[in-house]
Amino acid sequence: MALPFFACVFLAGGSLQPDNLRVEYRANPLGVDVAVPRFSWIDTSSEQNAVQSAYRIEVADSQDLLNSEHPDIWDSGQVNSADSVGIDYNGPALMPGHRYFWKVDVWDGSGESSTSRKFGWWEMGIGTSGWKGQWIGEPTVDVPYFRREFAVDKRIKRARLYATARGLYRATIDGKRVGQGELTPGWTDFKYRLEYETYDVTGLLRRGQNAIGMRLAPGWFSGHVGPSKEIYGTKPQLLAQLQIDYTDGSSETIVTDDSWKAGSGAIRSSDCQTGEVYDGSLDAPGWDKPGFNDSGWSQPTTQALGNQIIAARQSPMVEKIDEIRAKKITEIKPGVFIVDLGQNMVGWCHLNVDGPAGTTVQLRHGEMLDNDGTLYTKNLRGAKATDTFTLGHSGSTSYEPSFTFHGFRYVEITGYPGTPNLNTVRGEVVGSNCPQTGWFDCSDKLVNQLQHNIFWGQRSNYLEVPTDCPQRDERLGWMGDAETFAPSACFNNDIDAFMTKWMHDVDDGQSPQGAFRDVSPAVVVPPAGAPAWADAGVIVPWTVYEAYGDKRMLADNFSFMKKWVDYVDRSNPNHLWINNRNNDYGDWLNVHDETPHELIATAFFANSADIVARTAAVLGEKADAVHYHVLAKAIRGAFMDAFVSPDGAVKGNNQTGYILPLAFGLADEGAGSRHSAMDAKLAAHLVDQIHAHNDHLTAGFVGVGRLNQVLTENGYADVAYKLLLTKTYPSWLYPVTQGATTIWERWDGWTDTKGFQNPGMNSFNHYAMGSVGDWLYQQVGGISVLHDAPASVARPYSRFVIAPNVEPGLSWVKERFDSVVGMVSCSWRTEGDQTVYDIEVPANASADVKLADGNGWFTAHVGGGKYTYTLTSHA
Ligand code: RAM
Repeated sequence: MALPFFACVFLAGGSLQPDNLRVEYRANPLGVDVAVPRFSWIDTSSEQNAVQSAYRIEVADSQDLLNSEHPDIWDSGQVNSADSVGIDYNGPALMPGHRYFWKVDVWDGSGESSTSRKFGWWEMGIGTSGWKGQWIGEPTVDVPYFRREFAVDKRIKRARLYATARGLYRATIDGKRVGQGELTPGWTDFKYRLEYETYDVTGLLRRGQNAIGMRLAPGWFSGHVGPSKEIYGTKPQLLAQLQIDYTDGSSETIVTDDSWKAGSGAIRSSDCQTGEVYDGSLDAPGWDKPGFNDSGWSQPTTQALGNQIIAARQSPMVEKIDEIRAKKITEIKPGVFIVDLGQNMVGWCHLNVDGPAGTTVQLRHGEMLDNDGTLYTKNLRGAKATDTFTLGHSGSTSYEPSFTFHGFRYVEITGYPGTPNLNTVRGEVVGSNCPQTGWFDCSDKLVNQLQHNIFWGQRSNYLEVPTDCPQRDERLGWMGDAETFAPSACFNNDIDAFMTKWMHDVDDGQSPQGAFRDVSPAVVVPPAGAPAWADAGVIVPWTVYEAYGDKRMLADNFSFMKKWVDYVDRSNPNHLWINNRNNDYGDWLNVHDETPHELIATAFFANSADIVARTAAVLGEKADAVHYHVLAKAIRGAFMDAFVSPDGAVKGNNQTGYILPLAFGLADEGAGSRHSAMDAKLAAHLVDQIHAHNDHLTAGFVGVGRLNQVLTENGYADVAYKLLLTKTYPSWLYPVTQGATTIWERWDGWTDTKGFQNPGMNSFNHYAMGSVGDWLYQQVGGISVLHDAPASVARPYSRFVIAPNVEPGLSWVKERFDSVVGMVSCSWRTEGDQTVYDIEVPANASADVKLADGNGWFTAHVGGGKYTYTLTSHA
């Protein structure tokens, strides 16, 4: 019976208005070094089916000129287009350090124009060529302090501080902290590229004498990275430039050079993995204020700039993004206290202490407790994760480290004067501040905890680069982990800018022959080019493009993507990827279900060639589109011949062996056209394989994130739900039942029968196995951006598919996704034999709605607006 009970909510009138104006991903960005910045906005409307028929962008030197309707820099004129994402600036060359103001007008479907008075601005950076100073350093000190005094005797119009480091820096002016960023400037492949930050310090300067103070630490440059240290150099160096413009038109530039003074202070040492040593008795009070007696300080060493690119930061800064209060404190031995924060997190502790001068408090960090209640640190391997704080004065004070971070839930406190309590430490959560864009909530508490763990896995490991884990002596940009998790990540947070930056690291590390690395930035793990890992160099740009419509992501990476596929192609002329697999990891951490490695490799080779073909088509590179399409087809053919029997049995009979040909469309014409007769056979075998394991997961990193997706796409949403809701090992919910607050590296990281897994590789905050998040969003909550869109679909990022799979086990789901064109939401709840769906589609967007209705389907293509459907649940 398929009588849809259908109700639309029509909203009151009002024309289209632009909102959320962004330039290069950000609202009003300071420091943009992109020669052709891009404009984006969202359209809002209270009307159903609102569309944008045209836009006009105006750019001016001042807000007044912008308001006067005579923009002096650029006027796009009225452009008949629905585009609202990533529109190129097309005016005269932009001046370094200059601020530009802009606004956009939009026209709706009936030709009515917007009335919004909103405007935005952006400020250009100084590029690589704008640096006038030198690198300065103080090699005799682990954490050098630098200072420079200067006089301001005129009225300041504006002042900017540009700063970067080979290492990490923190700046103050007259003792006041500059900016909110942590661990700046982060991590790039320092051999080729550095990023710098831009700060508006106008309000920090005053008439008279001023002082700038900067502290410097090894960070990723010369501190521990993975199991090594001093990868890029032995000692950190600092580069800074303070630009002061006066109201009389004159200006002054203070740069790092030998006029600065170098010394030391309370931070004695600091390292991302080891931790920090702070001795308040060695503090130099007033060192970053004018008038400090620096006669005992030395002249810094200097070094000319070198030929690395120094570009304005593109990704969001690492910042404090949350705060966790202590939940429990236990004295496990006299004077040894364990604090439980209740959440595995990344960052550090804020310590409150009251005691006599000279007291040293030590904080050790760990993810788990051992059986006897002591801190479990074996799985941190070489990472000491210890901060020590010595009080310089008697009395009450507080402390936070500056240049380290730890992955932890538990903190061991020793040396504390008196008895610590729940207010003694709190967790300061830090990570790349990518805005949250996804919310998923459902009727099952354990599934909600799984989603929570996925989200926390991401915020813990998206710290400057997407890492495998944040706690042990590893923390590397493992490509396989990044590739498999990227689709989930694109829902949880806006990672467009974050990945734009990381793809520079990926490309910088590509070998001259074309091999992407297994980790990026490229450190520690030679040789390059492992299947499924190196393929991230192709998969990640495509994933980001599909999620955000970021064509420049494709354009900037296209030559590198081609080079990678060409590299594999050259050494494997018969289209099976047999040669040059190097650190071939296979289906990493599968559970006794080892898929043949050449099968995995060839599947990824086909997929990468296919993505390059589709990328070429998007970019209008016709010859390349044909070339890689033909190549992809040949690889698919070779794959099917070599690994798949006519009855759909795949060599090895492993979960991942079935998942990959289904996910990559290897039996068909590629990922864009699925569901061939062979797919049905492959899927049936996959289901048999799953049942043979009593509905448990055996796939590893490579397969598991795609498993539920291919099941659902091939008519087995019920099996996917079963897998989701299985609570026994190995399953997504098993760690949840064991109290996990983040995703574990292994399903059996800890079990009540065996205790801890091998500490050599047992992270409790590893997002890779959380790659099922993508399926939760797409198929359970039901929202996805159109994937593998045919070329005829303009703006696929604004055409959503809303098709939740309602299955026994969940009675309601609420989901929201703050897309690049605005908020999309879908909620459903079952009521008796009916399901009620509430759907919201943003203005200037549309959705293909597909909902179960009795034994059939209700389908509709709808425009922006709110809709409620009540349908008969699937029989
Ligand atoms: C481990 C990492 C990572 C994985 C590689 C192959 O050391 O933690 O998760 O991708 O190995």
